[in-house]
Parts: sequence; structure tokens; C-alpha cells
Amino acid sequence: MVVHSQSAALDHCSLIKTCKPTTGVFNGIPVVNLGDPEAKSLIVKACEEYGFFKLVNHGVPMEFITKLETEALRFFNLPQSDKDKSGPPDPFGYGCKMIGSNGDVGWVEYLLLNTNLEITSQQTHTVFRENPEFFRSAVNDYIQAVKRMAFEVVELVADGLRIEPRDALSRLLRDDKSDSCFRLNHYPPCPELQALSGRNLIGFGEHTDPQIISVLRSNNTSGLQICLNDKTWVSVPPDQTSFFINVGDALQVMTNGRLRSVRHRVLADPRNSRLSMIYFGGPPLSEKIVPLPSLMAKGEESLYKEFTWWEYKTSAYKSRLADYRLGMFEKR
Ligand code: GA4
Repeated sequence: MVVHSQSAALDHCSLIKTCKPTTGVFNGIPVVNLGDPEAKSLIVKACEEYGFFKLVNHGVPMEFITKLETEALRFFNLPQSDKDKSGPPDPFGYGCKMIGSNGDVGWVEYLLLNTNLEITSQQTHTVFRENPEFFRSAVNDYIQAVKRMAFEVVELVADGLRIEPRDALSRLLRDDKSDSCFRLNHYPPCPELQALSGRNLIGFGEHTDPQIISVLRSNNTSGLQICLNDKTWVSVPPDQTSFFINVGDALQVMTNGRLRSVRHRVLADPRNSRLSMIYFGGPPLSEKIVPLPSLMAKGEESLYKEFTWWEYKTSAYKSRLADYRLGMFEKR
């Protein structure tokens, strides 16, 4: 992503939203150690309260993280014309500033990949022309390890909520047809723009993730913010050795609203570039997204109309980023 001149920079800026610099770094993010015998109840508590927590002792080898980070930066440092050959995302591929296809923009460039099974060489050849095999193995090693950890996390959610069977959620992510995707986001620094406007540029606008669970890792640059219950935005202190877990809309529905899907956004940092990698674990397209029967108290009714993941996803992809997507599926 290149900023050619100050006026070109301002053109981009006119499309990209800004917000007042926020000061509040939130030190109350729940931290869960995957090896803690109490992990299941801590995870459930965090997901009920925030829909979000930090995971340590996660078991994903640092070597996989670093290898992928290096490969991703190699890609994002290519000349713009080279990167553009890997886009536009439809929905997979390279994208720059445009998010989705309904007019959302942000100070971000990204690679979006489908992770149903393994990343295929066809995907990496179109996305990553130079040295596709190396990139493919870096992505596959990373995703395989992150998926394994995500399966464990949702099994702990099931344990903590006494959902039976305990693989009621993880089987959806493990399924060969699981509709999951992976995103590498690069937020270049933008000192001129921020100095001119005195505000923070929005890298990725506020939204909730539609899937079951999202697993995010970033470098040491700040930017991620979550929205608390009282609607205040707080900054999440970055931690490059940990993962951040988000509850998605589908998990909110499957727990009949007990776990909340977290609204979050990313602000661009004026000085440092931010790189994040996110695995979005979704169910197979044909899966009915309904509250899990073993969770429902006697006589408890679903808060949501019945829908398949395909129906939800189709409607989500027609929405704008900040829309409250679950609204039209609520019974009321
Ligand atoms: C948010 C979560 C994931 O990044 C994503 C995003 C998708 C996209 O970038 O194409 C969406 C967004 C996300 C939700 C609403 C629609 C679709 C952009 C957008 C405006 C890949 C996803 O699955 O949903």
C-alpha cells in the first residue's frame, strides 16, 4: 500500500473513517491459560462477559507464527502492482482498502484465504506467485496448529456450559465441509494522515464476526479495540506471543445468547505497521444454526428464528460491516 503524495493520501483519507484518539488501554481483558484446570469455567465467564479473552500457553509453536509472519510481510512489501495481481478478493485473494463488497473501506490491505481443507496450491499460486510452495506450507502449518487449539477451546466451552456431547461445537469446525477462512491483515503506519486530521484512521471498522469463533494473533503493534457492554471502546494491549479469541454470531445463537459475539475494530497506528492473522472457524454451509438442545432449560425458547449457516452468511455478505446482522434473525 503506497501513499504517493499528501494530496493522494488525503483522497484516500476522505473515504476512510476516523475517530478521536482514545486513551483507555484496558487491562481487564481476561487471560486464560490453556493448561489451567479451571480453563473451562474461565473461558465461559470471559465469553459471557466480554465475548473475548486472551489465551496463553496455547501450544502453537512460535516457529510457525514467525515463519508465516515473515512470509506475509514479504508479500505486503512487494510493489503494489505485484500485489494487485493477486486481487481483487472475490471473496478470496488480495484486497486493499475495500472490505467486503458493499462500500466499506479501511486503512488496511489483506489476503483472504479459504481454509475448508488444506490451502491448495491453486490458492497460493494465484495469491502468492513467488515461492508459492513455501507460503503454502507456512500457512498450512500455522492453520493446522491454530485449528487444533480452536477445537480445544470450543470443547472447553462445551465442558464449561455442560453441553453434550462435548464435541457438539468442535465437530462443526473439524468437518471437512467446515466453512472457515483465514485472513492476513496489514495496517501500514500512516503518520501524515493522522497528523493532518489529528484523529485515528480506522483500519478495520467496527463489526462482529459472523462465524463460531475467531482466533487472532498480531505483532506487537496496538490497534485492536473491543466494545464493552456499556458501549465504550477500549484498546487491547498487544501481545505477540498470545492469541485473542472472539465469540462469533453463530456461537451467540448456538448458546441462545449466553455467550456474546464481541463488537471490535482496529485503528491504524500512526507510527508502526500492524500485522494480524485471523482464523475464522465456521460450520458447514448446510448446518442449522440453532441453540444447542442440551443447553436449553425446560421450556426455554430460542431467541432466534431457525436458519442455516448458508442463509446467515449470504445475508452477512450483503450487509455493511457495522450492521447488527443478527437483528433480522431475532424472534420478536
Ligand atoms: C468479518 C469477519 C471476516 O473478516 C470476514 C469479513 C467479510 C469480508 O471481509 O469479506 C465481511 C465481514 C466479515 C462481515 C460482513 C461482510 C462480510 C465484510 C462485510 C462487509 C471474512 C467474514 O466472514 O465476515
